[in-house]
Amino acid sequence: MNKKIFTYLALFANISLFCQEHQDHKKIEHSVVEKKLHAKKHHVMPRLTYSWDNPKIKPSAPPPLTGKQMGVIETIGIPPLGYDMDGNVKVFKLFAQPIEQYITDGKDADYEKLIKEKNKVPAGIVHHRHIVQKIRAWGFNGTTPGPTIEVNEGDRIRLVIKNELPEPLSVHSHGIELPNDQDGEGGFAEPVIMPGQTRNYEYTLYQSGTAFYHGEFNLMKLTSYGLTGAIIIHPKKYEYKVDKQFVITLQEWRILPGNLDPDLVSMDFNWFTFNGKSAPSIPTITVNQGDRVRIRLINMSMDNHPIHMHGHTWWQVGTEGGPIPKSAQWPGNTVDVPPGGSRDVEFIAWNPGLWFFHCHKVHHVINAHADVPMGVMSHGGMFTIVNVIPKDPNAKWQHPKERGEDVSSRDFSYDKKEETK
Ligand SMILES: [Cu+2]
Repeated sequence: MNKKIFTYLALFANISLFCQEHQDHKKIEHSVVEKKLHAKKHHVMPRLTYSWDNPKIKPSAPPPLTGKQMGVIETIGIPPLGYDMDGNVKVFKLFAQPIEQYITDGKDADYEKLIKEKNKVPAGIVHHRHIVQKIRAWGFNGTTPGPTIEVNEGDRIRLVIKNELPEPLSVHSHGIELPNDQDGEGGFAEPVIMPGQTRNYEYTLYQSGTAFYHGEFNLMKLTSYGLTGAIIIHPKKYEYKVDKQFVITLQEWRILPGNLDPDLVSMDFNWFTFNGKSAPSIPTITVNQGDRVRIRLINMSMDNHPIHMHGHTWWQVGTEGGPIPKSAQWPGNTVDVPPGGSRDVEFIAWNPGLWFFHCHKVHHVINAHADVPMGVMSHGGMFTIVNVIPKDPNAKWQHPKERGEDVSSRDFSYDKKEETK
């Protein structure tokens, strides 16, 4: 083609493209003006669809937590959820609401009083021990994570979900085998729950284990904002009698200094929580020497968390798929919990004292990353203490092997032999 003609053609094409763009731009401008006029006429401020709460919905008081409760599981820092019976159905009420919650409240850790005076770090050495951080999040019944639903294998349950958020919602029962339209696949296998609406999910539990519920329709936003909680299904029969059981949900947050709102699109997390609290505000896990203890860990974050405990060997006895058969259970003291997974560990608390229990990704045991290079900081993030209260505080420390007991055996029971099968 003649070079000159080609240049003219290209120039002409450019001019018409420019004219077209200019026209489109004018159209867009016009529609914005129209919307503004419309808003003015009806005295409604134009608002973003991204918002924390819904000005048209006044969040109700959370439903009472004092109904019937099994009370076996302790979800440290989170109140238990009661249920009502409707025939043979256990009914649990969950209100999805905008909330404000302290991750750290600036107070001393509750284990502070257990530390011997001579072991305490001199005043002035450690800074930022009492940092305060609040978040604006979305939770169930006033907290993130929401309350734990505690039920038995074979139960039929109903979750009454009220949506008091500014956005559509569906709630997924994670790890449970149930009918498609009860699973929480909003917009696919079921309609979404619109703001202000309530819907029931109902199903029978044919499994046991550590499951959980979480917001599903806009999965990233709903869960990153905190919409989750545990569903603990006790098996028809435990392998061993368990004395104490705890649930810990792992979450992580990106909160810029001076902010309350989690940044949902960054993965550079700087706050790490057990049940919605960072150290030093995570409650102590308190057990008695000789107790068989089960800790159920749920990971609702985007990273894996290798959770580690001092002074004891535990057995991995369950995953999000339910109990692990005895022949396949693993000994260990660090368990890696994957995103979207749960891990149950069980141990005999034979060793008295204050034992660290924390994530072993060391960036996850500090608060607000930016502070660290500036000085000495005590533990933050995913860190707490397992306090094993001795039977006899004056007894000399002795490893059970010296008494001929096999600590490495899954059947090890300290001095509670008569209670195991
Ligand atoms: Cu971690």
